[in-house]
Amino acid sequence: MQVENYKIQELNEAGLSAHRRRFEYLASEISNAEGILQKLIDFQVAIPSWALGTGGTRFGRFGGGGEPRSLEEKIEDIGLLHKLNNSSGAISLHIPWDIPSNAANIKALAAQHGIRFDAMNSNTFQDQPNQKHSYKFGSMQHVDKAVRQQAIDHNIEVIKYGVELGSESLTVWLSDGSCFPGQLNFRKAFQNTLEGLQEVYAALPDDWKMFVEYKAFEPNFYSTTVGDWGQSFLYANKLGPKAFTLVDLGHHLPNANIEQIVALLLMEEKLGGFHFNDSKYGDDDLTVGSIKPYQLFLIFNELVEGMDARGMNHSTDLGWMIDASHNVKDPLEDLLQSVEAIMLAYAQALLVDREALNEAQQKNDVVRAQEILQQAFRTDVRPLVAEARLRAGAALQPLQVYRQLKVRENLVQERGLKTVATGL
Ligand code: PSV
Ligand code: MN
Repeated sequence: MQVENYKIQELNEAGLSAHRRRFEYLASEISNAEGILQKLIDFQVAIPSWALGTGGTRFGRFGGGGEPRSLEEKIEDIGLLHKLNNSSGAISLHIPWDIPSNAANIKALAAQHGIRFDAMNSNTFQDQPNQKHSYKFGSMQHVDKAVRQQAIDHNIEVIKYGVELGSESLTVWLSDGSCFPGQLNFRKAFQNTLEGLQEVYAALPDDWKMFVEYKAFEPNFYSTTVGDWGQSFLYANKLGPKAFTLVDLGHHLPNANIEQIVALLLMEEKLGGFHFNDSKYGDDDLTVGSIKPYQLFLIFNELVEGMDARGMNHSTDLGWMIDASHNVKDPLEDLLQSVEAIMLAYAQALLVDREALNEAQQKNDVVRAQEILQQAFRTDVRPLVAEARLRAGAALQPLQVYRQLKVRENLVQERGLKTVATGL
């Protein structure tokens, strides 16, 4: 389905005067509205190729219809999102779920939609049909060198696909670990994994980054070989300057202080990127900002502070990706909500009065410090984010326009009700 620009402009008209009123009021209340707007316009969040269809749990999956049947259709879906919000101009691919059959064509199609290729993801957590060795007992950690080699070769192949598409990073998430005490020699598992990652690292092009994603549990429930940020940091340090830690918000033990992790990784120049989602219990993969929006704001607060301290470019120096699953929502609506939540948290973090906060910290004025953060968090920045979209030619209200244009109904008509997208 194509959404014409003039249609978006037409639908924007209805809300324009109310928007202007709200935006002008907000702009008069804050300092540097123009600078913030430019940052919002530049900020892009990559959409995961594996999250464009309905997700499921191990109990079942309830498809919603009109799901993309190919990588081309996934790119078209992301093109739609990007047209509506101007903040989804990237895709993160999972291999082998989304092998580009013709990289040049895929690249050209993505370019038509203003989409670039963010991190490539390898998959050594599932066995593929015709695969020689099984990953049942791990991939890079495996006691058998042949299994480890297969996992290494796969990662190198993923880099090759990425090079063809213009990606510049590889995310390695390993499900390796153990389910029971005694199953694994932790030291040997670490060592094997490190050696495997070193071989993959050696195959990285000069301008590439490698992201080592950690996860506390699942599918292994006793130990995980890249289990937390400390372990990921250890691998990244041993690997070298092109290796970084990737933070997936759902991959921590309950109540972990993710914002502190982010601050320290930034300080050590080892933060590589994010997988955004939200959760109540574990790796729930819920819509970003749907459960803990204050935590999301606090994370962005550290990101802005830490990136500015290092003179980093907010939009390009870290990998910003969503990693979510949609069991009961239309995936595209869910993704619009997730991107919106990220933009709101980012905008609020840009509002924090850094000087005043620093002063309050120096004086141990705990109350004032909290007030400063909450002043930003409680500011309704929706008109600011909407204004950024408007200036970029996107929709004032992306979700509303999505529904007004009956996008899902159109996609069902085009693709059918029973289509199933690749992914989890
Ligand atoms: C694992 O839970 C994870 O977060 C990794 O990023 C995977 O690549 C992704 O989800 C999809 O399974
Ligand atoms: Mn992830």
